[in-house]
Amino acid sequence: MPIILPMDTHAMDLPEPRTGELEAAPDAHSAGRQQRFDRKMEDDRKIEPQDWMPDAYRKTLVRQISQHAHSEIIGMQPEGNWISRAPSLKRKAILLAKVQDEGGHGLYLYSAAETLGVSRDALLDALHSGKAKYSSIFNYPTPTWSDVGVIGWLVDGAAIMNQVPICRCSYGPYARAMIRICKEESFHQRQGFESLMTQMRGTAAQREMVQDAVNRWYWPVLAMFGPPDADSPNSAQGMRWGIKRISNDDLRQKFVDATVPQAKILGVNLPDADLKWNEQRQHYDYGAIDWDDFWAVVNGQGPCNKERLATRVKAHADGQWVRDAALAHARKQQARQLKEAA
Ligand code: FAQ
Repeated sequence: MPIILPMDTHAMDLPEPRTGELEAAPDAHSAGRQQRFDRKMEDDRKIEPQDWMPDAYRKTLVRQISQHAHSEIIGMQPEGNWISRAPSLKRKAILLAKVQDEGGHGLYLYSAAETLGVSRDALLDALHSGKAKYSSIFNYPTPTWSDVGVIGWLVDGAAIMNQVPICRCSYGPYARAMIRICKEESFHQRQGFESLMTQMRGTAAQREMVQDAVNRWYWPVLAMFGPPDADSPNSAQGMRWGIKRISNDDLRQKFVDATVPQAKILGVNLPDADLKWNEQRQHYDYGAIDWDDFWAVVNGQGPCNKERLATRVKAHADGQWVRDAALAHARKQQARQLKEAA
């Protein structure tokens, strides 16, 4: 167990000697434990860190939660690019708060992943060495101020659609982290929409700038929900375990259905010639997604993959002195407490 120090040390954990990541749960073959786990799944009850769980369930959660954490942290960059150039003090304050929120989401999620027995260092090593995935959507550039509004409207909108069902995830720490995260994402989406609405009420050049950003982000956002259900290797088991509650395609459809009326209110066109209401299905039909492009981006070939990773690695290296200082302080506090207790 890590040594948790009192609150005045900002709960800085002193690292334990590493004994290997993801050790197999003891007694994994015990039929009784497996049955209790299965019963919890059937009754839709939560699994908590101290509960026994199958190793594959643990690994799936570490995979998804850590990818999610990495996405939040890398996701600070595209909008962070505009903090120094936001068009007014009000927009700058909103953007600063939003980007800080995304950093906070990443930290909650790393903490949730750590409850599964994996260390923060190992998770960060995987990100920094390029082994870990993070969301494809953060590998696109933000050349104009409208991109910031469109990220709020569409990217945060997609994130909420995907993440609200995760509030009911079977793993307690992940589900609870998602409740707060979703509340904040909801504010993010509204501020993006409101910023775009303001731009659409402006000049013709501003309206064109918004439309151009929508044209560039719309398809990558649809792909962000993940591959079609038929090509999604993790979905079936993720749904059986109650980690995933709604499939990639169903979430994508819900997102399209919710976005079309919002685009009408904004006065922008969604760049899909095949988008039309299907009376029989009671849903919008939409065009074909370019999955080759999606996989190229996931596999490191997107417009900004290299830049995003390099920025992240540099920020981590630049912050080493802060971590060293915090650890030195925590060690001193601990030594003082031990001396006082003796
Ligand atoms: N990008 O079998 P599936 C945000 C991978 S946070 C990259 O369907 P699964 C907030 C997938 O990992 C956005 N890779 O996988 C914000 C798997 O590879 P693996 C992040 C992707 O796990 C807003 C392979 O493809 N949100 O936006 C992507 O059942 C604004 C096969 O896929 C989350 O992480 C992708 N888009 O479903 C921040 C939510 N999609 O691991 C800043 C939690 C799929 O086998 C600014 N995660 N892959 O090697 C999830 O809900 C799921 O993990 C999915 C993927 C739906 C992302």
